[in-house]
Amino acid sequence: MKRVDHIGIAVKSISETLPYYTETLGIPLLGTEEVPTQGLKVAFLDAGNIKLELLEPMSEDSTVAKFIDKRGEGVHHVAFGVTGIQERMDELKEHGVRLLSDGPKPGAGGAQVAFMHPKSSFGVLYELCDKSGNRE
Ligand code: CMX
Repeated sequence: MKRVDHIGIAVKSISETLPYYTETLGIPLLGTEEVPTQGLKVAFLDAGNIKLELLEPMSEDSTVAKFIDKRGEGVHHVAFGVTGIQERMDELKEHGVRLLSDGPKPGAGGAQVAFMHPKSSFGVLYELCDKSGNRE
C-alpha cells in the first residue's frame, strides 16, 4: 500500500458537521452523494494530500449507524488508493488477512472498494479503493 486516498469519518449529520470542516477548518467541499449499496450519504472534502469522507447513515441498520451507536462519531476507516483491486485482495488473503467480501463492490465516486476486517488489521478498518476504472 503506497497511498492513502481518504479517511472516513462517521457523523450523525453531514449538514450539521459540514460548517466545522468548511468554515472553521477551511477545508473545501468536493461534493456529496448517496451510496445506497452502503446505506450512506457521504461528503468528500479536499484536505490537500488526502480527502476526508464524512459518512452519514441513511438507515438504522447501516454499519455506520451501528458504529456510531457503539463508539460515537469519529474516525471510521482509512482507505488506501490501489489499482488492480482483485489482485491486491488476493495478495492480502494469501497473507491471512480477513476480507469482508470475495470481490470488490461499488463504492462512492464510482470506485470499486473492499474492506479488511479490523480484527485482522490490529483494530483498524482498512478499505481498498480502486478508481482506475473511472473516466475522471
Ligand atoms: N474500526 C475499528 N473497529 C471496528 C470498526 C471500525 N470502523 N467497526 C467495528 N469494529 C470492531 C468492533 O468494535 C468490534 O470489536 P469488539 O468485538 O472488540 O467490540 C468488532 O469490530 C466487530 O464489530 P461489530 O460491532 O460486531 O460490528 P459488525 O461485525 O457488525 O461490523 C464490520 C463490523 C467492520 C464487519 C462492518 O462495519 C463492515 O462490514 N464494514 C465494511 C463496510 C463499511 O464499513 N462501509 C462503510 C463505509 C463505506 C464507504 O466509505 O463507501
